Amino acid sequence: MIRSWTNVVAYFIADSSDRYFSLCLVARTLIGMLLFVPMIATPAETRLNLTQGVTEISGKVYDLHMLIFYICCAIGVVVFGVMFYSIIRHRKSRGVKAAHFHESTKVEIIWTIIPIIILVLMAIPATKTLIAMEDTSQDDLTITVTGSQWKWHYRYFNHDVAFYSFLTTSQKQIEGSEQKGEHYLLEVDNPLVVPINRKIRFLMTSDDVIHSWWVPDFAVKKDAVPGFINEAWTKIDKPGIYRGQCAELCGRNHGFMPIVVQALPEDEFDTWLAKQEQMAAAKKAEQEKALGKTLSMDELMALGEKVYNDRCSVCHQVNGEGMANVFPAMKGSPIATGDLLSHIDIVINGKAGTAMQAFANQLNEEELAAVVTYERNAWGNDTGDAVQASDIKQVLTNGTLPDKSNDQANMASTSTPEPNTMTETSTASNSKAPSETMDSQPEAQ
Ligand code: HEC
Ligand SMILES: [Cu+2]
Repeated sequence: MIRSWTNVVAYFIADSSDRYFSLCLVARTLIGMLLFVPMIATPAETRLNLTQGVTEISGKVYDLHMLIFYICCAIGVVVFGVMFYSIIRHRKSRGVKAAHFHESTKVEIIWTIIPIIILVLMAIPATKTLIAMEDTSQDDLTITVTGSQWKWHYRYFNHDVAFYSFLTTSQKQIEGSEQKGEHYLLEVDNPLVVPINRKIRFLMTSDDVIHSWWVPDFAVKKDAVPGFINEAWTKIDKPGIYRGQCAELCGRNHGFMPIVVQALPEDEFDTWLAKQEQMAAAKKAEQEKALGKTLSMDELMALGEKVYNDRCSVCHQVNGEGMANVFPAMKGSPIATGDLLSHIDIVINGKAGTAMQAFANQLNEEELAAVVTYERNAWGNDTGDAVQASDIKQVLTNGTLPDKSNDQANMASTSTPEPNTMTETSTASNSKAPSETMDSQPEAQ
């Protein structure tokens, strides 16, 4: 029985008229399997095997992975065992003659049925785990995760807490002029803080292109797609700091939007959340106050430089020179040195279809005023314009600048200095209107 079986295998190998290739494949696979053994044995020290993670689901995913892996190994051993046996046993030098037969229905049926049974058996645990991963019901806490170029935003549902999370690895480390830190490219200013032992539901979406929120320790990897909301969940067993990355090519700085999650014991988390809510309320009150403040040019420039370097320089560069054909220069830009309203408009509303995003909800009025002032006066853009938080507020609410600067802004775009006409056109408009002015502008500059 064995004899005829192995004969068939030997026949097929010879028939492929590429014995050399088959042997190479066998050798490579065996070497590969040998190399894998120590890696499986010490999963903690090596990063080559899947992580076991810190959640029930990640444990299930790991077990599933190992189960399937062992099944594959067993199949490999059996198939290659039979193959080697037959190659050696029925070699030509021993005078063995190849059997000449074709289309054995019995063999065909057997080698169709056996793999089907194996696949079905593997699908049962896999489907169970998948279903468990998809079940986002009965959550204790919901967090909205929004990706954008190149940062993550987290909002705690039903709590007044929301923040952005940015990479903190220094530019020097990235350029290689400084020693790389321990968590190189895996460190952020504001980690996502979550409780352990509670079911956390994530709602994922994006403001621009497709990103993917991936934390291997939770076995969570979900695409954040603009215009869609995807769901995922986790329930963490151990407090700690867990790191992940954006797992979808999302543009130039795709590798610079890491994820850091800090899992706290439940009571510590509750304290943290309450404190964040308090801080958010205080910040709101402060912003209200800022609206009434008039900052000096120096104050605006100092704050503006900080905001610019933190938030705009990834694209427009610290020296304001941008990148040819990708990000326009701010130095000498027709918008940054031209009509003020158009300038504010592109910063608060962004420009659809380009990487220039709307900053109205990302920065407060004071920061917006400062960054616009900075762009209008740095790098030799000496327009002398100082923009105040109250000006931004006015543009945000009715699309116009307060009287004084309104005249100035409109003078640049219309030839009729009639105050009435001007107020009419601008009050009738919502925040979209300035874009129209802007689109028709550049040539005129
Ligand atoms: C992700 C990259 C990116 C970031 C971050 C970014 N911008 Fe832009 N910005 C662009 C792109 C791309 C354009 C060109 C849009 C177009 O095609 O008109 C642009 C255009 C502009 C313009 C118009 C310039 C001109 O001459 O056309 C201004 C002003 C501007 N950005 C200000 C800012 C400010 C202020 C910030 C920070 C608060 C910022 N940008 C952050 C990508 C970015
Ligand atoms: Cu991304």
